[in-house]
Amino acid sequence: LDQAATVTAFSAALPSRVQDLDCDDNIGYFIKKKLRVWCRLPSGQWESGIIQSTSGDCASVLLSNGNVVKVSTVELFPANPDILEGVDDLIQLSYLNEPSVLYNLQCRYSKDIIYSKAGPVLIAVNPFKDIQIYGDEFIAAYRQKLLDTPHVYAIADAAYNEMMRDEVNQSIIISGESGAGKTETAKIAMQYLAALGGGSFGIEHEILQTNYILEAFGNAKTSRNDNSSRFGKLIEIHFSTLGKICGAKIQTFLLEKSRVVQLANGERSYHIFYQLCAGAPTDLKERLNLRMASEYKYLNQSGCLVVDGTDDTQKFSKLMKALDIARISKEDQEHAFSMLTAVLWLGNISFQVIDNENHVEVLADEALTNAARLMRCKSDELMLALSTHKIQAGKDKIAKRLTLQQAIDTRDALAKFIYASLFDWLVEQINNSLEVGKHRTGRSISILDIYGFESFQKNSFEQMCINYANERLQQHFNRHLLKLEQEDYEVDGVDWTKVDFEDNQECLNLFEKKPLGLVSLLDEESNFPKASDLTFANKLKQHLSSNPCFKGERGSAFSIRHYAGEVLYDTDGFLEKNRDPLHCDSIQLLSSCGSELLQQFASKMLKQFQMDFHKRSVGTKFKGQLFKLMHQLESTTPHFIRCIKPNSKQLPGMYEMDLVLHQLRCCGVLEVVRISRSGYPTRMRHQEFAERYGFLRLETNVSQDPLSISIAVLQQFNILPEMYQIGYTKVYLRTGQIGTLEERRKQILQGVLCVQKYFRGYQA
Ligand code: AOV
Ligand code: MG
Repeated sequence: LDQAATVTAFSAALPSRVQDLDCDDNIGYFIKKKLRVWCRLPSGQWESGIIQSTSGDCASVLLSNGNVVKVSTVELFPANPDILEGVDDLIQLSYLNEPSVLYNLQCRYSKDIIYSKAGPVLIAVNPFKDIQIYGDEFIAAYRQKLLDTPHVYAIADAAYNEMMRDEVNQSIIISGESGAGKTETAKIAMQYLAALGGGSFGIEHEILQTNYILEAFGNAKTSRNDNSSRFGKLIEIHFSTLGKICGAKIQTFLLEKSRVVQLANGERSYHIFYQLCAGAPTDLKERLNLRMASEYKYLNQSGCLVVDGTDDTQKFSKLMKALDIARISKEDQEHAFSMLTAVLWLGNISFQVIDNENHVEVLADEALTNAARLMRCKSDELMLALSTHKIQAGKDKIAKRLTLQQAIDTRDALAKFIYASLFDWLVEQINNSLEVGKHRTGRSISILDIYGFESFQKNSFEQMCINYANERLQQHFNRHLLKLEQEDYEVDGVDWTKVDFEDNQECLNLFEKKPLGLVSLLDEESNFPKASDLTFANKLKQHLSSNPCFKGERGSAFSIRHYAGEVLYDTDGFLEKNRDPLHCDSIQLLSSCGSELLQQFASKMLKQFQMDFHKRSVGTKFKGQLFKLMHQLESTTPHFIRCIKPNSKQLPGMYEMDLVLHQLRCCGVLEVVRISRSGYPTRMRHQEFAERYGFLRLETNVSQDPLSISIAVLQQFNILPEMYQIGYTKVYLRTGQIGTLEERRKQILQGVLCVQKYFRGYQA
């Protein structure tokens, strides 16, 4: 305890930056007093120990494992006293250095306490196993405040309460890299809100079931995550004045289309394909002419057909139930399955080279007949659309044969278009079913779950889009927790030592600047008929090399320094993916198909053409979507959850220090803690403060302006000067201070009530 007291007294004078703290004075004090320290060993690992002796810049430290090591004092960091081991909120740590934070989280993680707070942010470390902290009992406990330890439920509860109290839309923004646990966390938050806002429609049940459908069609196994989201999702849950759920709306962002036709080794396409192949009842299989997954080229190319520990057959029957609950008719379900099977058969269509210019014709086999039958068009028509393009020659149109590569691209483009359209159509159906009556604004909670930051061995256009989205999100986080917070202090004249943070504006500029940003340059090059992926790479090197986040690499490659790490991209395929072409002949074919869904997809596409006059590129469309999303989020009160991936093997009980540290470093969590702990979380306008607490003053014959009243209240309650600051417009209080005042206010008000009651009784 003695030690704890020294430490606490000492920490009052702590500099706010870890860098400052890591060196000189403090550690000097530690060395002199021989207090417990964290010691960075040559291996990079941290061990705790006690300093035995020092000479010059060198210290010999007795480690907890009994060994004695000699290290430079710059490798020593103050350790927190034992009573602070595994605290709930990192702001409670007396010493906020990297080893202390890492150790604190590890200590909790080893006891299956996966949630911690970092000031206002919830940190969730992925357990990779089931932990018994969810379900009705826990929901009730958090609702009734019987439990107040960090939890997704507590965040959802706070969002709900703030929404009801302030009538302001709320958002729960979940971030973290691929496999960190965002999607699971989003579901846990939805579960809480559904339990809380359950109404008479049963809509809350329906909302939860939508996850099932979206994951089947939009998630896939990648090398990072067996259930990786390949699209972004914002679900907006609307509440009535009574706080009951009255509707919901799902927005999705850029589905990774390329996965439908092309897979990296060991990865899978969308779950739904395997579920359908494994789980479709025999009669359905016969109607669709559906085979096993291993017989389809789109699925068997990666050498991976199953995911350990998942049963696709069982998942399919759950999916069917979810589709029923989302009120998608049996007929529509069958249409959807037909489209999926058509996509699979399209992938099996092959071509035969017929001349020495590499021109092809379609092989008339069962793949062709099955695809045509499911699309409800003639085999000949499909054949023609896949092997020729009609071009205008004078007054007439003539058919020109395609080369092998062109034919393959045309086939794949058609398959991708059908799949992506089917996904959008499903989301539309779900939204129609979730829409209950007109909503009022001011009573909604949006949960954002996008694809996390990715860095694979080979990174392409898809990773660039995903990582760009994560940059945008990181900026939103920075803006709310680091920038606005500090600006408020500065503007209001509060004495404040600024905490620096890694601003990612440069990286966003790299993407967004016009005309010399990645997205614009990509569009320019995509519109230029002679351009290639290599000329694009050269263009980037020519125009972007002055940006510190950009690095030209050999050949057609380039690197971007993202907030979460450097990623090497290969421009191979960028132009084509950005253009995402669908030939007029293919659209015509779809419009003439007997399948109503395909007709709908085609006419929607044509409508978009007419609206935009030309087809917008994928990059530009995505940028627009992200801007809209950010705009939407700006009008909400944000609640942030940071998911952390403790190891890259998706295994329980494994905590890789380096990996965790890297994630904490790059996402700004330490900075948030520094700001929160030296900050003043309670802020009230002078007027408001004076009105609420002014009557508590004993002396009333002083000046009556709000500022003087506020100061008088603070002094009367002996709030220590370091516990508050008076800004030009507001009173700023440190954590816990408002509680004292509120308590006193409550007591006095209750006293007044008693007296009133007494007098009323007396009069009667
Ligand atoms: P992500 O959404 O962040 O990745 P997920 O939410 O899909 O990550 O989590 C990956 C896996 O971790 C899940 O499939 C679960 O097995 C496990 N997991 C995560 N959170 C929990 C939890 N609270 N309890 C138990 N297991 C959990 V990506 O979508 O790849 O960016 O694109
Ligand atoms: Mg996910």
